[in-house]
Amino acid sequence: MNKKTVFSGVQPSGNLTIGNYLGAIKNFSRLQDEYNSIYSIVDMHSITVPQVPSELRKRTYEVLALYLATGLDPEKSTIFVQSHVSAHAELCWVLNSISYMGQLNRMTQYKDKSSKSEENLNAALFTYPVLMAADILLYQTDFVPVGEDQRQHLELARDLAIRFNSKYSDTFKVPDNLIQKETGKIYNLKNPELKMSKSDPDANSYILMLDDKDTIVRKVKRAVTDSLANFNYSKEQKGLQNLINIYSAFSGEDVKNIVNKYRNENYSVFKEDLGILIAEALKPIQNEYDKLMSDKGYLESIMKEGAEKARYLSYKTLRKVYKKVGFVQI
Ligand code: ATP
Ligand code: LTN
Repeated sequence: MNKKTVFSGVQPSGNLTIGNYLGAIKNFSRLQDEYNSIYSIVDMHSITVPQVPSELRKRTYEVLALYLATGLDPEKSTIFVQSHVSAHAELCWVLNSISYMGQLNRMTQYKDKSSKSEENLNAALFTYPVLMAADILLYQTDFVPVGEDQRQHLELARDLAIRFNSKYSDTFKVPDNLIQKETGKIYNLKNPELKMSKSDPDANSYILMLDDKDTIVRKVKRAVTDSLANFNYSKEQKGLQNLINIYSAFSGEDVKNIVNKYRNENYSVFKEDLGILIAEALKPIQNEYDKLMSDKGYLESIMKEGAEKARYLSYKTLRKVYKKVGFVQI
């Protein structure tokens, strides 16, 4: 009864990478026994950049299937699609009224994305972090497991909670992040200065959760490392460091052991092993995913059940908010 609450969301835009997996999704199932866990597929966030409607719909099923294939259990966790619960848009509107334009203007994700698509600068891209704050605050969330790139958005969610609480009296819990030290940021295989991103135009820069074995092995082989010929875990060898972190996350071995094991080997031996390791770790998830995707009816029943649970929880908070800001209750 006294369990703390965890909330997180993943957008159904693009295919998920091992960055999404190691930075966020892999932790979701680990947390579901200890916490009251709520995981959303945040389709309303996805339309802040142009989407093909039929693709968005398909990807929503895909992310749900991946959630389940990685071990999320609908009996233990609340799993739902954001657009099925209108409280998210409603709280977003109220939070917009206490959000400062200046602060939203400083969000690095907004700056990055808006600089890439100047033709289609829409207001939703700007208020994206406010919707994310609404997602989190509706459930009185204690912890938010996300990748490093979401740290600034989480800070905003905390600021908005504190601002609302001091303006209208205590209403929201102020959430903390749960960012993994080693896997909170998995880097681009072709340029280890950048984060691995599913929206990168070069498919060799990322590994998808649904890539087959040959593709994975090939991509790891081609990953950029260095010419020092010294197998070491150091900031000066960012490409290699990233691959060692990935190896450690998939095998459960600690970094020291890995470095000892490959110290006297060529990078190519390590890369070959890493490719196979990733492929073998993803295989059972991919098999389960295929099974789930062939049963849309089952996936829809999970969505319905999750939406009901999420509606119940979120409206408890939304009702309080409406009362505090002065909306008439009937
Ligand atoms: P992208 O920029 O790759 O298109 P995204 O970060 O915008 O993806 P989501 O798919 O919603 O959007 O991200 C889901 C989760 O995965 C978030 O918690 C995010 O922080 C995490 N994540 C994304 N990329 C990485 C990465 N390279 N390393 C670690 N975590 C990541
Ligand atoms: N912005 C996040 C996705 C997201 C999210 C959330 C994560 C939307 N709402 C609430 C955690 C909690 C991203 O990864 N791009």
